[in-house]
Amino acid sequence: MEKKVMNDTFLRACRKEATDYTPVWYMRQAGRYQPEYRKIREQYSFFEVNENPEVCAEVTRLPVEQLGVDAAILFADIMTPLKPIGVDVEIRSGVGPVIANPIESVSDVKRLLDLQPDKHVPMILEAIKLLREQLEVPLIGFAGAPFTLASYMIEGGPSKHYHKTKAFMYAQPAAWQALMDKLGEMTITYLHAQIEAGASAVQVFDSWVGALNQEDYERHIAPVMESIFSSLQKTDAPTIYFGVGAGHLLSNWNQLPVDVLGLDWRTSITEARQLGVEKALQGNLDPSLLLASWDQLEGKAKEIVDEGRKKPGHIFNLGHGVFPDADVDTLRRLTDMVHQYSRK
Ligand code: 1CP
Repeated sequence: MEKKVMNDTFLRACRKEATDYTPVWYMRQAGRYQPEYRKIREQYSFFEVNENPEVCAEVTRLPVEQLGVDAAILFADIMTPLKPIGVDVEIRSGVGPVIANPIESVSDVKRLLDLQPDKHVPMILEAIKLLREQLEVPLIGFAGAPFTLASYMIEGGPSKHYHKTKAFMYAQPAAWQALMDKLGEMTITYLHAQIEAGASAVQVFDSWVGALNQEDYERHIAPVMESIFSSLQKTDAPTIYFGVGAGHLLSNWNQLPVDVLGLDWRTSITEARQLGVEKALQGNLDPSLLLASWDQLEGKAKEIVDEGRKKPGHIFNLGHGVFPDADVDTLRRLTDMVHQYSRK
């Protein structure tokens, strides 16, 4: 078989090396907006896709082939490793993760098992190995961050205000600490296993941590994030940290031993740099623009590319995931445009 040439533009940008053009990938680039994905989901439940390495690899490859992006992201969910350690979770269409046995006390935390990747997520590791053979672009492995995972585990599903989660953090500090320790260890073990299986970079999704103020972040979250990223520094794989509505935490994030910060659309690349962030940056087109006119979408995307190109170390992405009503052709056109425009 012919040896595949690896497009390493994404990895170079993560390391703040010069690139010929701005690399592109999209959060939720595999998902409901793709007719092929919807068809596969008629046949398999979400976790059945995870349990079947060939299908999981197919869904992961689909956006690379359709959109021409510079990185693939493993098709799984932040809930994937929680199920085998004792969280009774299902993914409901149009809702997201729903958990039948929410965490209420320290004894619920103690009941969770330690993750053993070979035993608990062998099919995920198998899918990564397959993808490593099949892909010509780097594969991004990922995990949910402890706060964001805890929010689902405590609320029992998606939430708007995270009241129960924060009340748990304030009212039961020892149980909260035990939960952060448990999820921190799990994240470290899971991400190291993904890297060993062939993931070239890893992203930690802390989607909902912006619900905290800086003081609470520093006290209750920063230590566990510090331990996760310090451990990952021992590998060659670049690390990315992303959250939504978390611009007020950028100076805290900037102190973590992480390579790339993922921005949502509320904080521009220029603003992040003005705040003193010298790490590589990823983002940050408002995904709503995918549903606006092409001129509006193109104008804003070019602005982001221009800001990003001022220094090495920008990866073009959305500020959050692709919506189910986005259009495959628009995303393809956007990828091509960013590639061409950033080459000039
Ligand atoms: O291409 C890809 O990105 C697919 C892989 C992927 C990733 C990286 C999926 C598939 N989920 C995720 C991460 C994820 N899951 C996050 C972090 C990113 C983000 O903020 O969007 C979060 C918060 C979840 C939790 C989750 N799972 C939600 C959000 C619920 C909420 O609170 O609003 C949803 C809708 C899911 C289900 C899910 N996960 C992935 C897909 C394609 C879907 C939809 C499943 C379906 O109905 O078929």
